[in-house]
Parts: sequence; C-alpha cells; structure tokens
Amino acid sequence: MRIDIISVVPNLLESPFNHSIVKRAKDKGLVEIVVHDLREYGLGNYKQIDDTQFGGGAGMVMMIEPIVNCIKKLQLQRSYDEIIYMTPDAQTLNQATANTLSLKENIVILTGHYKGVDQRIRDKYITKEISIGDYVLTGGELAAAVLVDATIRLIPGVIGDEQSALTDSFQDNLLSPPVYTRPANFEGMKVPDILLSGNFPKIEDWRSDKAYERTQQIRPDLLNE
Ligand code: 6GU
Repeated sequence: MRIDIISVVPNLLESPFNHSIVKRAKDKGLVEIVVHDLREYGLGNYKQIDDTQFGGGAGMVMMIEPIVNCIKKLQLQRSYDEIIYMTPDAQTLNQATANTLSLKENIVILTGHYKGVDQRIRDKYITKEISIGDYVLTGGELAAAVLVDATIRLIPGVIGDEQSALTDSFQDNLLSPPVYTRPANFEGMKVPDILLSGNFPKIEDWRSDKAYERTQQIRPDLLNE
C-alpha cells in the first residue's frame, strides 16, 4: 500500500511513522508513506498557500491551486483509490473504515489547517472525508497519523500475531476483555482462576462474557450498532 500525505507541517508527521510497527511495516515493504510539503506548491515568491475568505470573517482558507497542483502531480504517477480529506466536519473514523482502507492500493491524505480548504477542492477532488472525533485539533496531521496507524496495522503481515488484529476491541463491536500476565498473585491481587485452569473453551466463554460486560458498562451504544 502506498500513502501520500499532503501537509503544511510535514515535520509533524516524521516521528509517528518512524518507530515501532509502522516503521517495521515500511522496512518490510508492506507500506510506503510519502509526506509532501504543500508549501513547495505555494504561489509566487512567498509560496502562498492560504488567503482570507470570500464574504469576510476571521481565519485563513487554504487555496485551491497549490493543493490541486500537488494532487495532479501525484496522479500523473499512479492512480489513487481514495483522496481523503482530514477534517473535523466529517463522519468519524471507526474500525470499519480502517478495515476498508487497509484493502486499498494507493491513497492520498490531505490534512487541513486554519479554517480548512476551499470548498471546491472538496467538491471536485476529495472522495472521502474523515474526522477522528468530536473535538478540534490545530491541524489534520495528528488525525492523519491516527488514520494511517489504524489502517496499516490491518495489512496482513504488519503485526506479528495475525490473530491479534482480529481480537481487538471493536473488531466485533465489543471492547476487549481484561488481560493478565505474571505474577499470578501480586500483593494479594489474584488473576482470575479460570485463566490458570488450562480449560480453553471455558476461558473463551469467560472472555466473551467479560467483553460483553465491559461493553455494556462503558460503551452500551456499541451494542445497538
Ligand atoms: Cl481530521 N482535523 C482537525 N483539525 N481536528 C479534528 C479532526 C481532524 N478530527 C477531529 N478533530
């Protein structure tokens, strides 16, 4: 999978993609992530990328030309399955979206700043808009990092234990059950006996019950989806 990210603060995206699982996925050739500095596509001597909004009002709007020039250049090199715009005024990211995106070959992610991008980019070029939750970030970069992380860990081979992505919270609309490791008794706090029993069918039943219980308590809304 190839992911091109268009950003005005490309440095913000350096660290998240150069450690741990994402780094290993890149090293294994399972994913290629390229960050493009929108400023390089800015207009004139000052490399302008934003301007005041028509109709008046505070806040700058990201201009259409630099973004379209960047997208067109990318499209000359390959065809894209999705051109995604990260913005708080969109549907919220969930596991189903991450699952769908993990099957794509090439995607572009455009991250917004200021008041957002000129609506005409959204109308003509963007194929999907994604928010990561009901709060406002200073820019879309951290949201893009979240989207990329959630997506690429689902690509086969990216996480070692294939089983583990399948048993994540949300994969079946349930939160994960509690987990324990050694010691079995820490200062009198004991691990549930069932987990030490070796009775694997019973352990699976217990885990399902706990997952359901936890979901009922913390996220009952998930049970109605
Ligand atoms: Cl995608 N962008 C920004 N700026 N804020 C957000 C967001 C995205 N998702 C939630 N808040």
